[in-house]
Amino acid sequence: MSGKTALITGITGQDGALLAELLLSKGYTVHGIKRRSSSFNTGRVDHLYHDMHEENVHFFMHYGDMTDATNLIRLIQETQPDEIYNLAAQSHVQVSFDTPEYTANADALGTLRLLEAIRILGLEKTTRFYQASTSELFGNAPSPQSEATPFEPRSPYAAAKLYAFWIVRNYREAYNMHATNGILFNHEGPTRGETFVTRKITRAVAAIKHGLQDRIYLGNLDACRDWGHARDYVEGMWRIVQHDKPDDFVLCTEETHSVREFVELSFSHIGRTIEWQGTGVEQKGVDANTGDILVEIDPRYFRPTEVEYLLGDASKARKILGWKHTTPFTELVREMVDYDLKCVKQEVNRQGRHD
Ligand code: NDP
Ligand code: GDR
Repeated sequence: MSGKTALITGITGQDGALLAELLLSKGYTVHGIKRRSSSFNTGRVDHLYHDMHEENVHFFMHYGDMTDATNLIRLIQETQPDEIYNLAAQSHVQVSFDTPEYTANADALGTLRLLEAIRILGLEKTTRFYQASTSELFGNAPSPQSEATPFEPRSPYAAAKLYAFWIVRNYREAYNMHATNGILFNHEGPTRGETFVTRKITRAVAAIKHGLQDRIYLGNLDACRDWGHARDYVEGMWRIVQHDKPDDFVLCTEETHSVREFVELSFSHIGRTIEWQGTGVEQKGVDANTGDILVEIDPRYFRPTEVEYLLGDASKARKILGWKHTTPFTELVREMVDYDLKCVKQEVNRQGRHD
């Protein structure tokens, strides 16, 4: 067992919770930074939490925020981490068009604050740093996108993450820090945030199956993404940090699928076949047997600038880290739909008892 200490920002998010689970299973002590919120935001990590008064507690949560430098310095000083995983971010691309300044503050300057905290505390030689970089950096650059592909950010989110990517590289070169970027393509799973397209679709399919809603409204159905399973990607993050030479790595599946295909596959899992009728915003996804409209377009979900096609090349990570994804696309979709069917069923039963 490792006996190491890790500090994870964004612990309450999809990746933070899965990474915490992985590191605890490897014998780490894990400290996570969570934001204060008016309702509970720790649903993904509650199962990891033990009473602080018990013996052998290895999981700790601290209040903090990426916009608060003094808080970050104090937490790093108190926890003295061997490894910091910076996963906290305003991570929704469309929301970044509405909150560009906040997104830059949390995602770009937040990263700088952590790196500076390491320097101020004199931990450059002892603390390794991982940055959650993203395939959004590539924008509409030609595919397959690899570490050698020039970046073309197409949203305030991607522009903020571009700053973070380069400041991590700069601190690595300027101060000889073990600071790394994982350039991760989209990764999903049952605990994916509900407003990202995959989970939005699987939740809607489950609700339609149980008669709680009749259709789903979506934006660009033709966007293509290289979708993998988050479980595989947190393993990749850990491998990036363990590698002796600090470097930047792409993690992806090397397969791409459209939002349309994701919709079709999700519905087929509940026995419904989608037939597409019409074009543009008038397009509809109709049940081929019943004629029911199951999918409609709502232009509000179109982005001012869109990333149309992402398909990665993971050969560097495969060769140097021995990393590869293990979950086929069809299995990922099936797992997410099954999970949401279970959640909706539980909710229906619960409401039934209260009625
Ligand atoms: P989530 O949106 O699920 O989680 C983001 C986390 O960041 C949450 O814990 C959130 O807290 C926290 N957070 C947001 N703003 C702040 C802030 N100002 N201060 C402190 N914490 C904050 O993202 P994922 O888990 O999906 O992604 C993890 C990271 O990886 C993100 O940086 C994302 O941009 C990046 N990424 C994700 C990919 C993906 O496909 N999932 C692909 C490539 C990169 P709260 O729960 O309170 O909202
Ligand atoms: P993305 O994920 O922008 O790739 O960022 P998202 O699931 O939001 O969008 C994927 C594609 O689907 C299209 N789309 C819709 N998207 C949403 N959210 N809602 C809709 O109704 C809808 N209809 C169509 C989008 O236009 C887009 O093309 C995710 C985040 O996790 C980032 O933090 C991360 O960096 C990247 O993945 C890699």
